[in-house]
Amino acid sequence: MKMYYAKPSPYVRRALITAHEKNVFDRIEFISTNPWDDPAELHAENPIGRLPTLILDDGQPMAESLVIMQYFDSIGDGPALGGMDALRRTGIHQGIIDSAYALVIEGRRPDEKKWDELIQRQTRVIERTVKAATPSDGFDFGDITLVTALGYLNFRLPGFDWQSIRPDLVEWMESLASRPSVNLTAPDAP
Ligand SMILES: N[C@@H](CCC(=O)N[C@@H](CS)C(=O)NCC(=O)O)C(=O)O
Repeated sequence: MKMYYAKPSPYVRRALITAHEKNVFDRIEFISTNPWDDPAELHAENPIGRLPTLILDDGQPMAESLVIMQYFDSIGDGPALGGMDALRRTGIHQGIIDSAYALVIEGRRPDEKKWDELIQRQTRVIERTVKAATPSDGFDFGDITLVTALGYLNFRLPGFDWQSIRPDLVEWMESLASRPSVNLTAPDAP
């Protein structure tokens, strides 16, 4: 299988963490892609044109990071990472990524075109959702999505002080920092 990807993407990252955890990473051929360039090759395979896009061995495209995570969970090694409660928590934690990504995209507009109400609204979503985040004792889809979300805040919105909202999550992040799947997929990793 092959994957259109970009290292800084949080959606890509959670799929790649899952690929490492399920021992399928080495079965993927990677195609580094900038979706904002509208690459014809990507559009020909996936009309949505977003990352991650996985192309299965039979040539079928698979879109949406959570779908790709579920696919890796189904074909890979070890216990399932995407049980119902993990999915429930994933859906909540994903809100941090979606709102942070919206803020990053909004940040690319010229100042006079920025929509302050949207920025404040998305910021409040992140604040509420960080406050409500629920890591588990293990490392399932909910945890993969949360570590990706907080890592993305650190990477793209370093001024966002989630650490003051949930100091306990700072320790939680530190406890995961040396985990290979987390470490190898960090957006600023070499
Ligand atoms: N819901 C999608 C979101 C994917 C997404 O928005 N990926 C970004 C990269 S971080 C992208 O490809 N953006 C280009 C675009 O929106 O055209 C998922 O979970 O895979």
